[in-house]
Amino acid sequence: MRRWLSFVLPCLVVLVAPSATAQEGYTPPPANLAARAWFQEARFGLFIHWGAYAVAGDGEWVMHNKRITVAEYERDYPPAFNPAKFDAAAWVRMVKAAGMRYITITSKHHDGFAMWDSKVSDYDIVERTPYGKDVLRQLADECRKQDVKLFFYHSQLDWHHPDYFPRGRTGRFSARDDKGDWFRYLDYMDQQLSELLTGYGDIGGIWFDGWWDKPEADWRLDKTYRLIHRLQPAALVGANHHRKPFPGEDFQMFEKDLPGHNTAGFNEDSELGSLPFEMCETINNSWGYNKTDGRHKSTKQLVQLLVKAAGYDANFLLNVGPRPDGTIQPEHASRLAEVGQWLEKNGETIYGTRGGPLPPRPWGVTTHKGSRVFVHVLDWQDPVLSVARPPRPVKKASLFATGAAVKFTLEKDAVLLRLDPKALDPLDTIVVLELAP
Ligand code: H79
Repeated sequence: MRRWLSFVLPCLVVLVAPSATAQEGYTPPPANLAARAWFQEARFGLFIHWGAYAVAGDGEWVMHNKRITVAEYERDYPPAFNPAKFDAAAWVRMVKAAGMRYITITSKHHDGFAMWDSKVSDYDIVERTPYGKDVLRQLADECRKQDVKLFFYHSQLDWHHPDYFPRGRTGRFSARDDKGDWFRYLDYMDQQLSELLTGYGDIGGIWFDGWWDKPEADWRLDKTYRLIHRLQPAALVGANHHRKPFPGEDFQMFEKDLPGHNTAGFNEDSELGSLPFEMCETINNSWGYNKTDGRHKSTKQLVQLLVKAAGYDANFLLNVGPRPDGTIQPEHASRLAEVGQWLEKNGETIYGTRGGPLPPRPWGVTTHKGSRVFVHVLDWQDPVLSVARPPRPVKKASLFATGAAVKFTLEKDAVLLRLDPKALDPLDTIVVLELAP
């Protein structure tokens, strides 16, 4: 009997695996499919990690990492958070100039602090800070004016709420009482999501994070996903659980890695699904503002990440952590402007394209639109580059930058591109292949 149980129990655990409790049988309506298509064409967005934690300039995990209790955090963080220089119009202008088409901002991170005027909690920016204004409202209004879509990052994990119980793997230094009503917490989360989906106009989607804190819990995802899809059928649901998408999700995300890669260690279980992909990355190594993190990626690295993501058929969601005064650190703002200048010239090879048809290689990636294949040569020095043959005959090859013809030879299983080493662009040399229709 005991041996029988030890065999069956693990199977039962698999049976109640998370996907079984997500929104089974979900059929996305046309509005949602159209939103997915828009998303896939948009290719580039700004991720914003902003909350009371910005005050410390030590990242968004400061509460957990520095073992700060709820009482200390409440006392020291929100009361010191006064982003008087926050200018939503300027942020959205910066986003547009960077060539980004959407923003995903933290409505609530793991610290549980709401960046809008929540009605079901007073733990929010309006009621607990000297600033006292709803930043999500200002941003939503500006995004509508400037035609940028707004998504909300929402943490399912909560280090502050008493009903987030039993506790998960993190947030154990908060000194909360050892009791709480889990489903009451989920009700609270659904109420906050309802506020975000009913009070801020059309929302691009909800970007969940924190499920991994309690992978064994009943997250009641069916109810939450159903709620979102009922309130806004075109809002896209995505979740950073590092697994193959659960039913009810509309896109698949990859944290700090290209689809199918696992250099950051988050994505060992994330099998590739058929939904639109999005990869998120930081400019330095921090999500929330970190004043000592100076390891900023160069503009070249950022452009190449964007291009690689597109070559893997994924969007690129690039993060900034604004400072507590409401400004973006200049090292980040300048890089965004430079990526935007690159896109101004080369956006045609990124927006509205799909990854491939050739597989990504160490030298670079390909994107395509209609009968044109864009060969993005990111790392190559020699005069001849051999690439796999596209699915249809190549009629013509030219440099995207100048239109100058590129000599090529068709082999049985390869196309040899003759590249003038002097014409190579250190960021990205784009060769356009015209395919036969
Ligand atoms: O919002 C940003 C981060 O704050 C959040 N996701 C991005 C977008 C994030 N940070 N870390 N993680 C997500 C994954 C965390 C993994 C770990 Fe652990 C937490 C490693 C150790 C503690 C989870 C719990 C895995 C092992 C224990």
